[in-house]
Amino acid sequence: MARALVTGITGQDGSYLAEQLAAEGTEVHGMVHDADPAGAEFRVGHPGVHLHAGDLADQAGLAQLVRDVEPDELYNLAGISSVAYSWEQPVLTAELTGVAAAVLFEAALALQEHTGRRVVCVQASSSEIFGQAARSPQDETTPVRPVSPYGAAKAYAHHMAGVYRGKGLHVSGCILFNHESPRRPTTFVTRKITAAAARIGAEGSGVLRLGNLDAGRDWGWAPDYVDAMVRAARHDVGDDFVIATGRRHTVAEFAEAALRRAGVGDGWRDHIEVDPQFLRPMDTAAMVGNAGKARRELGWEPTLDFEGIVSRMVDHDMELLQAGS
Ligand code: GDR
Repeated sequence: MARALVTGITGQDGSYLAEQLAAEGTEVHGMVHDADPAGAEFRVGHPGVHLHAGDLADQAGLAQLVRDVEPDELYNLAGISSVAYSWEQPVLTAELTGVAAAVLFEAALALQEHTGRRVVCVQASSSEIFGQAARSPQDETTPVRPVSPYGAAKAYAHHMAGVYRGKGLHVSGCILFNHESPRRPTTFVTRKITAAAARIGAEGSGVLRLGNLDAGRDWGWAPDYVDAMVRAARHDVGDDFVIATGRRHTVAEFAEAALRRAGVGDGWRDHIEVDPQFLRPMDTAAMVGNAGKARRELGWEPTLDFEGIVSRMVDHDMELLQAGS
C-alpha cells in the first residue's frame, strides 16, 4: 500500500486530498499543528487518517516527521494561505509558506537517498507567484514576479522545487489558480460572498462589504485541483503545471451570480458596498491561467464551471442557514 504524507491536511485542499487518497487505498498521514482548531473536527470526520502533531516553524521536527512516516508521496499544502494576512505577517509567511517547503524537500531527498526508494513531492504553488503578469493567460513560462509577501514566499518554494528536481527529487510544482468550495473559510472572497448572499436572500435585506470589485480571478473547483496534484504525483517525471480553468471573472461578477442564485434579482448591486479596509496595498488584477500542459500531459480537466461553483457554494450556505448553523 502506498503511503502519503500531507501537510495542511485540515485545510480545504488537504481534506479533499485525504479523502481522494484514502478512497483509492493509499495510507494517509497528515501533519496538524497543536493550535489548529480544525484538528479535532478533522480527526472525527476522517478516522482512518493518521495524524501527527507538527509545526512548520520547527525545521528539525519537520525533517523527523518525514523520516518517521517514510512517505512514497509528500504533498506540501501547508502554510499561510491568505494573501491579505501575509501583508500583516510577511516574515512569518516567508518561514511557513516558503522556507518550510525547502526543509521538506531536503528531508524527502535525504530519505530517498537513505532508503533507495523514490519519494515523490508535490508543492502547492500559486498563481500569486506571477504577480502583475504582463502576459495573459499565464502559463508555466510566465515570469515569476510576485507583488505580495505571500506571492514571494510561494515563489521561493516554487524555485526550490525546481532546485530539488535538479538534485534528483521527483517534485512537481502545481501552480494553482484560485480554487473554491463550500469548505473555504469566509476570509476568502468567494465564501464571504456566498455566505452573505444566502443571508441576504433569506432576509431580503443586508449589505455585503467588499474590497476590490474589479479584481479578476480564474476560479476553479477545489476537488479538481486536488485531483490535478495527485495526477502530477503519478506522472512519470516531476514538472511544473498550471492548474486553472482559463476563464476569468471579476469579484463583482461573482457577487452578482451568488446574489442572483440566492434569489436576489436585479437589485443585487444595492446590497454591495466597497469598504476600504478590504483593499490590499497591491493586488494582482487580471489572473487567468492556461492549463494546456496539464490537460495534455496529465489528462486533467476541470469538471465544474464558474456558474456551477457559485451554485454549489450558495446552495450549501442556504442549507446551512436553514439548518440553523
Ligand atoms: P486570493 O484570494 O488573494 O486571490 O488568494 P481571496 O479570495 O482572498 O481574494 C480574491 C480577490 O478578491 C478581492 N477581494 C477580496 N478578498 C477578500 N479576501 N475579502 C474581501 O472582502 C475582498 N473584496 C475583494 C481580493 O483583493 C482579491 O483580488 C487565493 C488563496 O487561496 C491563495 O492561497 C492562493 O494561492 C490564490 O488564491 C491562488
